[in-house]
Amino acid sequence: MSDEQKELDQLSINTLRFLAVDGVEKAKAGHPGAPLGCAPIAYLLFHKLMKHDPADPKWIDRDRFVLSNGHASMLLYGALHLSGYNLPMEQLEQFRQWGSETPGHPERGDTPGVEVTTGPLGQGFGMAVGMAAAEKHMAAIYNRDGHAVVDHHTFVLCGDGDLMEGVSHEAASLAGTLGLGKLIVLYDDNLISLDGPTELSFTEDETLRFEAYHWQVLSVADGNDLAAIEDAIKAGMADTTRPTLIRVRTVIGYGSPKAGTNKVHGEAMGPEATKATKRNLGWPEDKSFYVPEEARKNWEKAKPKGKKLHEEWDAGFAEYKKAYPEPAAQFERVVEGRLADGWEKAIPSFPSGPDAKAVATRNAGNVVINAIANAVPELFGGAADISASTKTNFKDSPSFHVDATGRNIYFGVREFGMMTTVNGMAAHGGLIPFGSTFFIFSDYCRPAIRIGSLMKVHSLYVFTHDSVGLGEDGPTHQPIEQLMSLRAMPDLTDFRPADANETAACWRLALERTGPCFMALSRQDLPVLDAAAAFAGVPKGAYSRTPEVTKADVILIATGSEVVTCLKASAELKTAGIVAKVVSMPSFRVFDEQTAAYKAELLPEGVPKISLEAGATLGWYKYIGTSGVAIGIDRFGASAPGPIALEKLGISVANVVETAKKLVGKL
Ligand SMILES: Cc1ncc(C[n+]2csc(CCOP(=O)(O)OP(=O)(O)O)c2C)c(N)n1
Repeated sequence: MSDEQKELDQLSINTLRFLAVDGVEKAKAGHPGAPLGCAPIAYLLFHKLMKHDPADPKWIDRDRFVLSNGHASMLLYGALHLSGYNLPMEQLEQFRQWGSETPGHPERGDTPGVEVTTGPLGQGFGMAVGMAAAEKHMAAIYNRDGHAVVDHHTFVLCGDGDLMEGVSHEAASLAGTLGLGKLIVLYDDNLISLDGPTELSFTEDETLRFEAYHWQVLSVADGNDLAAIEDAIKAGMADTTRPTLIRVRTVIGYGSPKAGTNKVHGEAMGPEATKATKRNLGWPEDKSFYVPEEARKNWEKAKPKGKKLHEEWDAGFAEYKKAYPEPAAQFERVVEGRLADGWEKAIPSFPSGPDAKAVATRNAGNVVINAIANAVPELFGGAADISASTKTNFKDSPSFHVDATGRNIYFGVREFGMMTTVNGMAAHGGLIPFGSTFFIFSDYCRPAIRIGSLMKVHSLYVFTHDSVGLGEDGPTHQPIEQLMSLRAMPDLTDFRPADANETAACWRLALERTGPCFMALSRQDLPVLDAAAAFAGVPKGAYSRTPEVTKADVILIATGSEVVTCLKASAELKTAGIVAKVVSMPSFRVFDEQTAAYKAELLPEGVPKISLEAGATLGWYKYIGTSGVAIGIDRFGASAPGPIALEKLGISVANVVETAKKLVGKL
């Protein structure tokens, strides 16, 4: 390589370094250390190796880049700005300020080119595994001989913190098992984390660890050696059967007076140290947010290069479309995130009435998933080693592990890893992914559910065994506070259907909505209620199950398995001369979105209200008012057959009847 080219590379890398330093300095907050050490990696990826089109950050066949060490956000913002994404310099100058496109940590949706929200360490890594899995699955479904319309890599930059987090262990193990050959992780192996040297807390051999997961592991001894990093990345791309981890030995805070120490990890360096760093790296001390003309021109080569790559892909896709119109039309549809016309006709309904068989809502879910499988080919998912219990398997599809066209993912006992990869698949686009496990283990999934909700991606979190009604497994497995605590999460839609028909209606809504949803389904069989009422009522979030009641003495509001309990209580109350209206409320969020008039009509003021739900009562008062009574379970459960556990914990017809009588003053 010519000396001139080397100088230009160096200038371009230092431009990125100092945009990051100046951004942090101006905000007086942020993390300069990792950007100073990792700028060469980012330069190589964005400038030279990645297939991306800065003018169209949504191009479906772009390589994905995930900054798992999200605290290095200024590195990403700088690289996006310099490569020509629509992120002007004023935005870099507004780093971490209210309303800017450069939030403290990368946030999907805020910044063109930011793929996923990162910052909570380990999750970027996990989401990248999901993206690589999505790529592999879609390539298997859509590509034809000579037409590789899905063919891109997923690149990750991560740090020690990411690899310390348990979720990276889960996700890396899964990625190795799935043979995600197009996943390439660059590990900022700088021997420093927040508290100090990694020898304080992180001493295992990462090479052996990742080799044990069936990854290819490569090492680069000097994080400033562009040729060596490039060779390693190319070796990663050449190995198509295994994911690759590239350990890059960098120096945190490279060039700064505190280089190589944790002191440069996470705060603005201050004016003196900033000047010294600029001096050390031959940068003008008095300039900030400075982009030399040659560096600007060099970085911006990414634009025409990306345009050309994109045009080539467009031309290839046009050929593919001619040769294979059907998969091409489906591909375009799923990439747009549109459901197929008339897909909803595939949704089943279940017979109700006195002779109808009772159905557990988890089993109803299985019937629904399989009934819509052909109509919704983008639905893709699995369970954390309990598919026999969550009933989420597609009957006619192989395991994704064995055949990449397969729609069943065996996530293994890795709940957090599962949901973070689900988020990555949703963020990738072209699929509607789901993961499933027992509701109690939503706690293990929670950090991923939070990031999925923050990103507003279409991830579906399916939970079964939704109450103490699951029975003998006891309090370790009986959810109590999970429902209410997940309902507290912004932008997450809750579903707890009362029966098989509500389950079908909830699945319909979950697919039609574009954001994250969770579903809480029963282990135990539940009587099936009228289908028409469910399909009409569920889209309103709550509706009357006793339409014959026009003037109620008391309103009973319930979700899930407790709706039938309330219907029975209402029948008993009738014999005592009390008119009880029963409201089924499968979704708080969907109900909250309804008009004030509908809400007032369904839950009129002045009528005493009782809620019944086999879980924490916190949160019910906004519907029942302070004079209402919330019957629920505010203690841990207990081992016993399900019906006994419910009865002993007060989730019974008798308790509702007595409470209602007291409330209306007839006891
Ligand atoms: C789950 C989680 N825990 C803690 C933190 C706070 N935190 C941010 S960076 C960091 C240290 C990360 O060390 P490393 O990955 O080596 O980054 P470097 O110091 O090299 O920039 C910690 C603990 C976080 N962001 N996420």
